[in-house]
Amino acid sequence: MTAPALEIHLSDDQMTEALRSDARLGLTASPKWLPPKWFYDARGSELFGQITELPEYYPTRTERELLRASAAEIAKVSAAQILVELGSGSSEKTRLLLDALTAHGTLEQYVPQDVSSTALSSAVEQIKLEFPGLDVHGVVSDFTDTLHNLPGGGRRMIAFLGGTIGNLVPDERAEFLASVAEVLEPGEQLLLGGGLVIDPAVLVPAYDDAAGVTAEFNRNVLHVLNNRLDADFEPERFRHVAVWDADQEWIEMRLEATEAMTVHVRDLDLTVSFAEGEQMRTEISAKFRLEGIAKELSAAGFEVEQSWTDADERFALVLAGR
Ligand code: AVJ
Repeated sequence: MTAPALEIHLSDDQMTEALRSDARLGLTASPKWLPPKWFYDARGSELFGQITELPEYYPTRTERELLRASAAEIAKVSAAQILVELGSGSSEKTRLLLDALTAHGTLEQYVPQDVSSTALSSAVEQIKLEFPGLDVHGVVSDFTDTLHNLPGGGRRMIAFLGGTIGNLVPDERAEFLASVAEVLEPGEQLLLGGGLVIDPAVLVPAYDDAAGVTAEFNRNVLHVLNNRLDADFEPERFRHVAVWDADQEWIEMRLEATEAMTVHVRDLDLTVSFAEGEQMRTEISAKFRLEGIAKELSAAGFEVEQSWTDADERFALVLAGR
């Protein structure tokens, strides 16, 4: 029997349990907040896919071009046999790495990890078709929990692309990077993609597009609460807000109640009131400076080997070794 293509470390029941605890915590806090990982049910992943194609949303296409330019070099330096990708989503840009590592002749296994089982299973199926010789093994989990069950038996590179590292606050980031360093052996690498601090006039529209796709993506977390926890949010009564916090250097997405309302989260036996204009934080997306990334990486036990930025210095790809 062949190994299953998808390994579920986070079952549907566990996911509901985790959402229950996050929702209870975040909806009873002041100010209210929800963690960004709950955007990504099937519809949320689909909406994120649409975001990546918006004219205002530069990160995906910028990172793709950086990968295109650097993949051969990354393959040579890493000579990875196992590519682990955290928060792989559709694995769309990863093909560039898979191509380069295949051409280099070292790659044996690809282990994409994501919270979205729908996005992951279709990515796994497609990549299996495109790379017939490759052992592809998807893991459904939270990326912060994945490191304990990392595959072994070959030289590994962990890719964490897209700027998803920016969803973590600095303390969480430090802890996360240190635990990545801890699971890697000397000579293995982390490939990190991160958005850079740029002009808010470019940054903010990337998180508040004219077509309103990001607004719909943001409100999708309310649909997730309705579906999974039997809540009665009326998403259209919440306005999408994206603000640049210049001190923290992060974009904050919020949902603002357009009027006073009461929401029931039946599964939690919880009644939540919103005042008119009340804002609930749904995501932070931190942006970085190259020196800052290097500092954080070295504090975690990594050494930066090489980095790439685009001509407008909007995005960085950093290869760090243990
Ligand atoms: C998938 C977390 C990298 O922060 O840019 C896109 C998510 N949020 N538009 C990001 C997102 C709003 C995205 N990441």
